[in-house]
Amino acid sequence: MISRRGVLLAAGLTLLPSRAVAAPSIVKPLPATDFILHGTNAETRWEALRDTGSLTPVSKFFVRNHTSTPLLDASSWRLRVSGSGVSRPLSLSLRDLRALPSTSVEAVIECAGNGRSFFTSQQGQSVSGTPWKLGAVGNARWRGVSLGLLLRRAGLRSSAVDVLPSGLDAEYVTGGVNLGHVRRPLPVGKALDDVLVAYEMNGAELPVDHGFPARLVVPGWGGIASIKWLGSLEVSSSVLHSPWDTDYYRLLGPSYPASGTLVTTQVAKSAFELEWDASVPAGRRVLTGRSWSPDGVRRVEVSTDGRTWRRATPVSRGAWTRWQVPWLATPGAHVLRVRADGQPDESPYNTQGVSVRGGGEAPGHGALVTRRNSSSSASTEPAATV
Ligand SMILES: Nc1nc2c(c(=O)[nH]1)N[C@H]1C(S)=C(S)[C@@H](COP(=O)(O)O)O[C@H]1N2
Ligand SMILES: [Mo]
Repeated sequence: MISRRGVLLAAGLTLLPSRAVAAPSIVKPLPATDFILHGTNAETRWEALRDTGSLTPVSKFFVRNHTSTPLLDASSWRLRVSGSGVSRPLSLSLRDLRALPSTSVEAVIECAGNGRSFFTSQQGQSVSGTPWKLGAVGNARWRGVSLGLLLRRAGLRSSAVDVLPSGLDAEYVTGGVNLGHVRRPLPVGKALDDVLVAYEMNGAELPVDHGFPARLVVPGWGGIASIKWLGSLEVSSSVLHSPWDTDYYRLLGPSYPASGTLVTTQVAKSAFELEWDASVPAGRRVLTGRSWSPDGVRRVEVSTDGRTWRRATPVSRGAWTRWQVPWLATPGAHVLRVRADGQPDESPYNTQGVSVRGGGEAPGHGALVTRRNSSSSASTEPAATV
């Protein structure tokens, strides 16, 4: 009998030498068993989450970098809080930040473009941006200082309307235009609600790729709000803008106003912990997966025949819900589908391929249902291809 350790070792030996890939923009190792690379970004493979708990291990957490992970010097780093919306500007060292009362929150961070590739593969529409499948999402426990607490320490004025967090990574240049540091305004209302200036992820120091020494965590909002490598927070009594709210992460297209509609909160999504076009042995199987939504997840349903839906059983509830459902897999090709809380089949078209609830004109629509497209199995063993 082969021991579990033996199995792991054998797997490691066969997989590591040829498959560990480094994207120059990302510091942590990106083994092909865990990640799909898209330029400067790395997408988590859902099958790699099968044997993990509710929190996404840092080693498997997706990375979305506009440029490259900067290596910042923690001893000279400062977080500046200033602007017309505060009366006592702050300049905090990491030590200062760590000395303030801390809180921790379990929160999903999901790129607003997660699922974008399905606009093309399932809806036949062409969209711009990284062609993520469903792996531009992760769940972690973040510890840090409440943004509300920081703003109050800085003497937040009642006239303040917007906070503009800015990253210390390289300025973003696209199409020959320098758009400056990655930054996106956040309304004071949300800033005072549940936003964290985080310096810990899953109980350890924030990893460099995820924003060391500190990042924002904006629960429920598209990932762009959670600015990494935070250097400054401009608090203003007048409305602030950046290309990341005027040009990017807006719903644009025929059914939206000419200037588009701002993307803020995410919508319910679900995924199976399976590779795409997975082949599994025929027989009794247990399908596992996760569903998440800023509004919380109440009901998860799975379809294995394309027609009927059954309730999945929750395995754990947290910032996302893990679930399972038994399946008698017969040989042949199958399409597996999952939906949480009535996720619709289609997402309304927008040029940037953001799956959100419509900008007012399409109430109730928004999320993409996970499907596993059928394909024929090349295996001679009886197999179910999903
Ligand atoms: N400074 C900075 N912050 C950033 C980004 C970036 O490129 N630079 N990318 C944003 C986007 S689009 C997403 S989806 C999340 C991704 O967070 P992660 O890389 O920790 O998974 O970070 C956001 N914060
Ligand atoms: Mo993103």
